[in-house]
Amino acid sequence: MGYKVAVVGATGNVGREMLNILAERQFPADEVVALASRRSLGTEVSYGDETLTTKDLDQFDFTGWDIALFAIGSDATKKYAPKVAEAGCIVIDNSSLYRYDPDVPLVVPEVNPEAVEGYAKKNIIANPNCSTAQMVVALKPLHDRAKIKRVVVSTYQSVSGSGKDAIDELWNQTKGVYVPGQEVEPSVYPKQIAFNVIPHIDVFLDDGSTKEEWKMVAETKKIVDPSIKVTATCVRVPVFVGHSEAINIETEDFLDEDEARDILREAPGIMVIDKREDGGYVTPVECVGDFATFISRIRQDSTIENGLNFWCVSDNLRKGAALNAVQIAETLGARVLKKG
Ligand code: 11C
Repeated sequence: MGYKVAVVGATGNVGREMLNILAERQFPADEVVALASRRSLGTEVSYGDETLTTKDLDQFDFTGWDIALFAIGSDATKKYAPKVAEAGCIVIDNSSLYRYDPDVPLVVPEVNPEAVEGYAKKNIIANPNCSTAQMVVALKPLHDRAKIKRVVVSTYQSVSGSGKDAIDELWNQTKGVYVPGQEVEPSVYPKQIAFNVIPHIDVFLDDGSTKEEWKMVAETKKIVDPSIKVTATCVRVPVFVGHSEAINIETEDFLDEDEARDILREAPGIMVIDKREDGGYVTPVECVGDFATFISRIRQDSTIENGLNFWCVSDNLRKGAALNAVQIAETLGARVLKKG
């Protein structure tokens, strides 16, 4: 017997990817239901070769359902997740609502799979922010070998991280630059995103950092090791899908760049493409639709005793959201539920 799985927010970018990935990875589901708000009711979404018609989240009875993959915002999650969890269905939530709750595990299966076992306090497991997920997959094996003391990361984040309207804004604004009279004013973003970069993601905090930067700090500590210091600068770039990160690490023990490359080659979820020649690295357009987190440009940082630099690229809708959520479901299945 397999699982009964609900995808909540099935018409959004992440919800659709969840359905794709459940099918692609042949998740052992006996039944999959696509749920959405009343506004999107009846919309058809693909699940492998099948077409599912979305049902009303408000009316749905979760009794007897095993897992709900949530891809709705924090406000809606606050309304629905406790009810679903109370009905006995385990919520795997992609919003930031529960990530920092000590009673809710925050899981990246390549890094802290054992944490899923702590799901029962609230019947909820949290999925990290996309920029954190891909980074910690790379940090973990290096930390295990040489103990990372400090991380300095600069991100280059695609507009799909802000949802469908942002994708439209980049597309229409880009076209509008060339067509007199069809210029598109910024609406999702505070400044023009076409042919530009914006050093601002999520709200500003009192110390001058942004919430996105804070998330990378807090989530890395919760998932990998609270002793790791992280400082981040998060930047939106005119790319549709795929987040990139320039990462600098300082380690306690010396780690040679060749050994780091070998460690990353062997690490789960990582693909190293690192040739020191034109094009010998991965860019965001090449990672779209892939499961891996790609690492390139691994090199010593000679300005400190024990330092390394590298480049990290991943599909933010997949490893950064839907794929990680499905991997959590798989891990939960293997370690706890043991059905299928
Ligand atoms: C972005 N990382 O690229 C954000 C999107 O906390 O789940 C995901 C926000 C979150 O804008």
